[in-house]
Amino acid sequence: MMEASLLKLYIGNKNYSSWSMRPWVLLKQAGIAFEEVMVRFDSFEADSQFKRALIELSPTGKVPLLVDGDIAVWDTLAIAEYLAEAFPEKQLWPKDTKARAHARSVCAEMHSGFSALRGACPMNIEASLPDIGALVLRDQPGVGADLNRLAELWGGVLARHDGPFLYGDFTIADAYFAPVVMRIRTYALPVPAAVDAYIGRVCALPGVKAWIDGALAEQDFLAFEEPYRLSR
Ligand SMILES: N[C@@H](CCC(=O)N[C@@H](CS)C(=O)NCC(=O)O)C(=O)O
Repeated sequence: MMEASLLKLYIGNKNYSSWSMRPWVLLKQAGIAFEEVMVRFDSFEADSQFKRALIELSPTGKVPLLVDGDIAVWDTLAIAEYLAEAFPEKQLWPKDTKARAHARSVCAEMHSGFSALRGACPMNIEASLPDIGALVLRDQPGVGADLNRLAELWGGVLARHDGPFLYGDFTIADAYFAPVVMRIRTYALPVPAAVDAYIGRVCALPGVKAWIDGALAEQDFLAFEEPYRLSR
């Protein structure tokens, strides 16, 4: 019998790559074995090492990319759905149909929304930028609106389920918001107490801690990912 090949997840720099963080944390938390292939962000130009390595494997040349034997899955939502289908016993989406529909909706909302927050507060795990957070909130109303929406969304879902995570046990939705949790911490963005407690629980997850440790160990300052710092 042929042995199934190990899943391969291509990711970018852990300090900066918010999209990569989602499926990586999901796989770790679910206890699904995979091989991590880190493709350093030298730049996103067509002739960069990054692009040259990825364009052979994926039509978008972006991370994350999941390779399962001869199947390549790109784009985070598609990866999450593929994993949920491939590992039904892991219950990656909530079990309840209504909760599952809601979780899919919030992940889709995250996938295509929150652009003001994402643009003004890029993920940078090792950085501490509370002053920038305060300035951004003062000068960019869209960021405050995104933050309010997040607090409303998380607060509402947490109040409807028994916790500790959004839909009870850890699901794709928590992995989906993990990079936002990182941003809220880096930029010290204010959130209500219940949301702050949720953030603490997300940061304490072994899979999230392992990603943070990896990000801190990188020590790889990339100027093109740094709108606010001149050096580490
Ligand atoms: N919609 C994509 C976005 C992926 C994405 O933009 N990844 C960034 C790194 S976090 C990337 O690879 N950028 C390279 C580029 O823009 O060329 C997904 O969900 O996976």
